[in-house]
Amino acid sequence: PPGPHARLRIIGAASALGTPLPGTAAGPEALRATPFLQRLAEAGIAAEWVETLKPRLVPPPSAPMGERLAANGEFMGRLADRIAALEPDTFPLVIGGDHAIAVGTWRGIARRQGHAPGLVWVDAHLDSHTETSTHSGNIHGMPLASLIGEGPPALVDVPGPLLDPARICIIGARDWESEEYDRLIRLGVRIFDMADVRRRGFGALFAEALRIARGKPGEEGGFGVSIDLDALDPLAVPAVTCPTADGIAPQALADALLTLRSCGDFVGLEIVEYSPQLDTDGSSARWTAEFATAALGPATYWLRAKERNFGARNYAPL
Ligand code: NNH
Ligand code: MN
Ligand code: MN
Ligand code: MN
Repeated sequence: PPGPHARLRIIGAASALGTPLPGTAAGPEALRATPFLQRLAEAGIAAEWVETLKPRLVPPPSAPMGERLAANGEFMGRLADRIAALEPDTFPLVIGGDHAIAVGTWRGIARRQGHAPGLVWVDAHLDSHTETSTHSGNIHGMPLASLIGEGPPALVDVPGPLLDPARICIIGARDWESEEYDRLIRLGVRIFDMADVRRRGFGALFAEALRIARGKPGEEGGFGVSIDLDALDPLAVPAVTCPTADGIAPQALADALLTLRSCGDFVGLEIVEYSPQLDTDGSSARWTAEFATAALGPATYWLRAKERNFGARNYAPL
């Protein structure tokens, strides 16, 4: 596996197909217009923004489930194909888009390396409904279940190895429905909720999550990290589709992500649910840049963001 020091390739996934709110479709290009890439460059990360993929079919949120699932399946299939086609010596950073894009991201990464990675899923939610158990009807509430093979064919049949539930760990959960919780417990997915975060500290839990995602000694595929920005406390990171109170402190996540810099088996990063219309002061975009910089920078040094160049106001939409 390439590890985070391979050449960084950014793919935007400009989809809001998984939510009734349109905001996340503008997320990737809005971030690209901020000092995001300059921030990475200043920290020694040479990144290339390869492409921002857009959905071909955009049914209205009121369209029947089958139509919305088909549109998601078409887009996730193309996203997975694009990721699977990246040159071998590169590291993928996928920027959403709502969290339904995870279906494409992780099946594509699994196909690319011929083996599923373990996965650390940082989220206020469990995202493990199926089309029959969902309460809201929103497809961004389903991607994790479909990545382990439970869900509608439109999502489950995206090509690429399925993920192993024993190598998936959720951190930051605080809002779920019992059907998805029960499903994950039955399948053996580990769930660290916000009470666990407060009791044990985010850094310690993140280290344990990495052990779970790596699996038993000798297991293949490395591990990836999927960050739903609604995992963070909405007082600090408000620009998300589903703000959920009492979340993770963003500095605690950034500090934990620094440990990824020395991991040769880290195979992909995904950051989702950024909704630029809600980012009035730029602070949510700034934290997104800090998370990417923390996770992907060179292992040898940690350059602090200079407030002069990289304060929130530089990320604010004009
Ligand atoms: N569980 C809820 C649902 O299925 C919330 C999903 N919303 C998210 N997930 N933002 O991360 O609709
Ligand atoms: Mn999510
Ligand atoms: Mn969420
Ligand atoms: Mn618990």
